Amino acid sequence: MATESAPHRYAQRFVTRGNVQPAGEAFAPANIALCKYWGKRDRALNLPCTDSLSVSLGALGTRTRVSFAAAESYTLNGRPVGPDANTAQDQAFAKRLQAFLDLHRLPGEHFAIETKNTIPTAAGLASSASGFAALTLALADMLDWAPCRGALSRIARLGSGSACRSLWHGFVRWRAGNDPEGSDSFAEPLSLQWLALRIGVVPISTATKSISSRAAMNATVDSSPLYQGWAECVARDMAEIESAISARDLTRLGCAAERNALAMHATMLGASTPVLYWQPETITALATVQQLRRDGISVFATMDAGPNVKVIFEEQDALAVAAHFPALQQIAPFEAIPG
Ligand code: 2P0
Repeated sequence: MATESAPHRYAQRFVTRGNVQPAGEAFAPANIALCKYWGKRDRALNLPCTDSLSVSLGALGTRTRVSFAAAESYTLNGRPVGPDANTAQDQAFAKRLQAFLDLHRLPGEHFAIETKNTIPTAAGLASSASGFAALTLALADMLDWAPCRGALSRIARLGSGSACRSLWHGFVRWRAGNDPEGSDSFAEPLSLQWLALRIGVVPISTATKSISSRAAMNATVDSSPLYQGWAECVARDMAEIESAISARDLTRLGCAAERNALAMHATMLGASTPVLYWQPETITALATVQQLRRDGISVFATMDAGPNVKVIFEEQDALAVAAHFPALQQIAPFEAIPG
């Protein structure tokens, strides 16, 4: 049931219902941050401390259908997930989903949600970003919200911060903003194409993380002295990444993205209970990336809150990179974009 929480008041400010339909459907791509979102200035509204910038993952993402129903239901790849789910992870996700839907339902309304991820589980990619983005777009379709995408980005952000970047394909920048209520904290696409750019996913582990990215982020802000340097890292890396994208300069982009990811992991290592997501294979993959660079192959690494490594390179080096990472899944973010 809707409550008068800060996120609820916030959601009501940005969208109003139009000509409501029985159902709505949408797809949203997953995204990988080149400059990371790590730390919130408001945890209820998912307002970040710093800007971030991502690239979408083409056809890898989430397709969601939402409809009105007599009772609430949620299926993920055909599997029912509810508050009484078997795993703590599913239970936590079901709670987050309910809280998000409570922002949008009228008294007595229930939603049936069917979600399909096109992100292979083995890829170890987060699906909450594309999940909440697809749900926002599907609700917008059903409830005939007709605001600009900026308003939808603010709504998706309430589900998961990084979801606000998943409403578009290509490069997307999320400005942190200053408003305590977050009216200026939403994402926008960069109108830049980079056809030759490739993202490769190096699967390391699909095991459930010892600590969620949300909890790790909060622990870092609360207890890591190293977090004090993070805003400075982001300011430096954002400027370099934006300039490198404009120039289609992979070396500058890759160097800045790689150091940004490593700096993010450094901040969490400084938490009072240190957060270490890396596995031995993570280090091996990073060493391979460095060796490839010494061998003249232009390839760079980034990592999110987990052990998996993503590599950034261009089409002409795809065979050389794949030769060193046999399980590599390659994505061409600017090609074969689904409609
Ligand atoms: C990012 N991550 O920029 C960063 C890099 C993980 C590492 O956004 O609490 O699931 O839902 O706002 O969006 C993952 O955090 O966190 C994330 P919430 P979210 O992609």
